[in-house]
Amino acid sequence: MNQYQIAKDCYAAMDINTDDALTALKKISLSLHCWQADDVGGFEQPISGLDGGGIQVTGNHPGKARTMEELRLDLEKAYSLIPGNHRLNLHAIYGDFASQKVDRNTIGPQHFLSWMDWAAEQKIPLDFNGTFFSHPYANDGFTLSHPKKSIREFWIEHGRCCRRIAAEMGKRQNSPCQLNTWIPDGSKEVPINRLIPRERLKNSLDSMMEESYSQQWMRDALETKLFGIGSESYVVGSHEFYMGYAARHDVKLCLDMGHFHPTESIADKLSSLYLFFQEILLHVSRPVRWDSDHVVILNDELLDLTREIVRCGHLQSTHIGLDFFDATMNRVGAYAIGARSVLKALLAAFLEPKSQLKEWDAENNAFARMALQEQCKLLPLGMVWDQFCLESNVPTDKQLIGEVMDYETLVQSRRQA
Ligand code: RNT
Ligand code: ZN
Repeated sequence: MNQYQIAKDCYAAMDINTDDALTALKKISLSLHCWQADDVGGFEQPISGLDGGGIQVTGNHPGKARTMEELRLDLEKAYSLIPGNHRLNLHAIYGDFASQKVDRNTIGPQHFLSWMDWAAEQKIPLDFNGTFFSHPYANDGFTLSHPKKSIREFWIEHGRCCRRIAAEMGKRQNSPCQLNTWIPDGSKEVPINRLIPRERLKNSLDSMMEESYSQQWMRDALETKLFGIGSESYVVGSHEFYMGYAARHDVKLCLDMGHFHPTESIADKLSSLYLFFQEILLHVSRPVRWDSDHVVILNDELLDLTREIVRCGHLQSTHIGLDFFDATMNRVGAYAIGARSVLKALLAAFLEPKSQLKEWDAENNAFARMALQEQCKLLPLGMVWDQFCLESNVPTDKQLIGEVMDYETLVQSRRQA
């Protein structure tokens, strides 16, 4: 008997249908972040590199993508290692600027045409992000909430440009482009006035989002944060700030798994948010003691998250984006591990004995509910996962290491630093 049949029987004995789980998993579309391939570098002239943005990439593994062609090649390789059909999340600094200096307040859809063509060819819908960091006007730690009006206006204009670009992408690809806005604004030291910058941010967002676009083209999301490097004492765009703003303006919240207290459960927040928001955007990341953006692995936090989405029945209204950047290892391999881990966690969520668990839950039988979940932990999830990889024509976990190492030898290691 083949491995999948064995697994299928094990699950069937618990009233779980593995074929249905695989069908559900095939429909999942994750949004892969373009910035793992080059350590959030982008293609502005001169190349800005990550600085002054409250975030940090560590490591110097050779082979990072240096040009748009290399980045696309790496992405294509990454997609070939990830089962299913997925999206790409671009940052504004990744435009095709053709060696021209184009400042952030003048970018337009024309700078993303080659991306749109590439994406259409690859059948990969695009999502988008404004880049409010790695820029001289962000160096003192404030952008949309900056005390200087001219600097606020510069960033408001950048935000407007990004919304225009996102709308154009969505229109062309026939799938709404998710536009996420994250700003680094905050301070390392304790400020006296916490209110005024938040008031300025509120007003800036109002101006930035004045223009309304069809929901079929683009949808706004606002990303909350608790602290960052250099903004340990105060972050203007806190969770409470954006919860209030997003609820009132009927836009999406973006929850990044690294943007909360280390023991705070993001999974627990979802059921509350689903009651008040049409949609949620997630940045699946892995904080290690701080917002360190480690590569996502199949751990309890991730499993809690995917189980919660599935248990709530809110897969449709939850956009799952990835957000990590690790330069200490093969960057394409990092994409594969991160995305595959999220898919595995979703598979585990689909393979729960839902009706029995719900029954014990309703009866408040805490022991039986716990015992059944413990039993599930030892079911042959890996065999079902292998089947998914086989059916999707991508390497199994066992084959993955060799695939990535070959790519490193043949392609990435030939790139000069
Ligand atoms: C930063 C946010 C944000 C960035 C990207 C590059 O803390 O998580 O999403 O990681 O915009
Ligand atoms: Zn994020």
